[in-house]
Amino acid sequence: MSKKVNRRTFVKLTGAAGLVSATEMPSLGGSNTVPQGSSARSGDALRDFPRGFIWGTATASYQIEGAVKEDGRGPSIWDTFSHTPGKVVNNATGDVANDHYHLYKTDVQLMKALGVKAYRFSIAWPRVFPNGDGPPNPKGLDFYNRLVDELLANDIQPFATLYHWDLPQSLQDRFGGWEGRETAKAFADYAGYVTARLTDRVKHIFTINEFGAFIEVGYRWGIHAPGLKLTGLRLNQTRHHAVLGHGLAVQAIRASAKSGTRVGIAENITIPVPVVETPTHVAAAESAMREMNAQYLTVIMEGKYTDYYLKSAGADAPKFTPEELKTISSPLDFVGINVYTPQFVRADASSPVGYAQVPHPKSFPHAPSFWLFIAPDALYWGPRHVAKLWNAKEIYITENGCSASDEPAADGKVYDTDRVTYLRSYLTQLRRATAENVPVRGYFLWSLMDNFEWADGYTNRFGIHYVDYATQKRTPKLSADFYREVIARNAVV
Ligand code: PNW
Repeated sequence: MSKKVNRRTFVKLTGAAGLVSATEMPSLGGSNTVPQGSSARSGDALRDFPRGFIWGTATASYQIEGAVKEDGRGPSIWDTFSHTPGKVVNNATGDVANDHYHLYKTDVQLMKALGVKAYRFSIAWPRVFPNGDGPPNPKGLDFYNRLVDELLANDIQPFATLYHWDLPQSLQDRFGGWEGRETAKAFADYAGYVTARLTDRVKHIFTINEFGAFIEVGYRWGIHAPGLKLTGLRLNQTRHHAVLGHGLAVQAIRASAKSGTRVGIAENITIPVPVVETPTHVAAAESAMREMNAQYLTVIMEGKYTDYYLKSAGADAPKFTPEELKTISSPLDFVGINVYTPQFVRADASSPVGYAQVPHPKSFPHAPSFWLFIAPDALYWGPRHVAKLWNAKEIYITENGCSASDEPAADGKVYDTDRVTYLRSYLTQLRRATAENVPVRGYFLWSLMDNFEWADGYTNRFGIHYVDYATQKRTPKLSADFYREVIARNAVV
């Protein structure tokens, strides 16, 4: 890592007398020599990130790998779901996706060219255990061994997620997937197996990605795999088994990890943003943070379900034991949060929890993904709540990014100025958090490249590299140029 250079030294280095104007900036596209901590724009001090900040990108197995039948991989609920007509836009599947299974070396070079220090990927459970439990398939894990070695050879730290939604179909068939406690147990066994074999090289492990998405969207709304519409006790028990699976996995990871392994979670918390930043609304947002995440991150951090959640659920409250709550709240080394969109709240003295939700007005701007309302301050309030409410000492932004229409221009380049504006605005708010000593240690941009966007198929692109699926050609978008500059300067540009 290059030495921190302050404004004066930088000015000296560049030979400019005084403020360096934007026109004197090195051109986009290759500035790894630019000193860290120097955005070279007015107000630089407000743009620098802490030294050693970890800039990364993120992806997930089913969204990029393809090769769904190769080397003994078993079917997952996403294979079944995407092959069910009418479930995914244009009936798209992840059968080939970005063919990353074969092109991983190319993709590592994309990251190297960006200058990222870390890569968050996920491991496909059905590659490692084709039936979810039972005999392992060593050839499946070999792929991740190759990937990890390639990353390390290129000075990129691997951050591995164990579950990013591709549940082995067999567990769905036999136990109802996360409806069954057996799945939580099988997950822990799989977690222990992988940990024992990768943590000589992989030092950061995430158990589960986004309870708030795969349970709610998959088991409640039926929009994602497995396409169920559970309600009442069945839904609450499924949520409980998912957090239990996380807790059992944390224990299994601790039991089989090589020393120096750190374990955490990647959750898309609901992020309450105070409508106006006054102490009353801020207090309301803090109360909302606990309640709106009661079934997931709150019980993980506090070891109990909130009184309000249990009372509101009444007879539908999940059945649990004190020992399970202890397992669920097994201490974590870090907390990862995926940050996209806000939930505005205001103080409301008439509510038992002190807040009311404020719905988005019709005119509120959003990305092509209907749920992605754009509010950069979500990237301030998300980590701030986690640090303040639960005293988290190490936080990662495990995903942040946006979909865009991304049409290539005549010169073949995608000038995604909307995504650049989104990222710049969100990162400015993240910088506000780090300046207040909220302990955010790293940021993983979603996503390295366009990929299979679940029920939206290939229609909503989130990448900073454009993927031509007919040729598998990857082309850096303007946002990739932007991100390269952010990383090189360790500052918002
Ligand atoms: C996350 N919502 O998904 C996932 O972790 C990624 O796999 C995904 O590609 C990315 O964000 C972009 O969608 C979400 O409806 C899906 O609020 C849906 C929602 C949130 C996150």
